[in-house]
Amino acid sequence: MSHPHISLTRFLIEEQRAGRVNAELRLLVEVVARACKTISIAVGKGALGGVLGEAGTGNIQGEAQKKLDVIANDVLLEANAWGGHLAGLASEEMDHSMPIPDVYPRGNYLLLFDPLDGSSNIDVNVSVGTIFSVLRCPEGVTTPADEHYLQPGTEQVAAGYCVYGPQTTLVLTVGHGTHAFTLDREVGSFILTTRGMRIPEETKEFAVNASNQRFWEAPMQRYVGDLLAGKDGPRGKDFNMRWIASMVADVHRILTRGGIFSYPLDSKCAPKGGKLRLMYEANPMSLLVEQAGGAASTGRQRMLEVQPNGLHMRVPVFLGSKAEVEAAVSYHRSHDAGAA
Ligand code: AHM
Ligand code: MG
Repeated sequence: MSHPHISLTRFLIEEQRAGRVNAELRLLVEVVARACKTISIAVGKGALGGVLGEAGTGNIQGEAQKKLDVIANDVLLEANAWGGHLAGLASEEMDHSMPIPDVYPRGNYLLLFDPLDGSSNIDVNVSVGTIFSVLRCPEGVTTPADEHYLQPGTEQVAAGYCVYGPQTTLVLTVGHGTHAFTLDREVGSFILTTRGMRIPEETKEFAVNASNQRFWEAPMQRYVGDLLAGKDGPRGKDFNMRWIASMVADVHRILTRGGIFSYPLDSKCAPKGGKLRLMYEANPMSLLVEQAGGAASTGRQRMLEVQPNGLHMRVPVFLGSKAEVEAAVSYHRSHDAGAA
């Protein structure tokens, strides 16, 4: 199929003419996309660029940082500091949010990102990616602090991710559908390749780290048990399983051909509330998935309605094909009703 070469720039200008983005948000998305191109080049160099391996530092989450985690974080910070489109930034890799330095003008938006998701896959040449979320800086706030970012996902004005795989693909929503752009590496620009992605409502594919099975809660045990029982079980169909251990890559597959992604509560991550981060991972992915006709939940609540209690809050995650997310939620609902 040939594409009429609608670049990201043209797409955003047309969205602006249609009144769906303003000039400041358009600039913000362009700047993030440009940073993703730089990160894509660094990721693509691999061992030749000396970018693989540990950075020798840790982040706020107590996780060892890879060199590329640090490089990607620096690229995003530098790219977004001076444009005048942001009031502040927050990153999975930084303890606290950061207001835009005084030497630059401050804009009206807050940008949150996971600079390089799926770090454990960097050194083995498996897809990794950048995830981002955009909020409005609250009215009257000129120097935003952590508390100003604590808005539910419904308040996001844009969200997206860029997956660095065989192709570099940017998936974006500004609240009017979810659209995919593929990087034309020769030209250096993102070209619209799918307008209005739609996630099939039903699926036969699920994604979960099954090695955690013995740590899961009872409703998750029951849910996956029924999936594995296939045609002979209560679900009446055989399911396939995929787990890349890069949320961006797993979510990209689900946006493309359907499925359910889950990182449930387990007894190892329960004290922290879950494994994945609400503000940098769950919320942006949930907005993209909902905008593509899918659903996203913690298992007990619509993800986008969760009130964050901290910048680095963690949550259980179920997202993807609507009917399947509803099925997973129903196992939790009936378990909780029985327990009550
Ligand atoms: P990261 O942001 O530190 O890379 O962690 C998030 C990643 C997700 O991309 C992925 O879905 C999950 O962690 C993989 O977890 P596990 O290693 O338990 O399979
Ligand atoms: Mg991550």
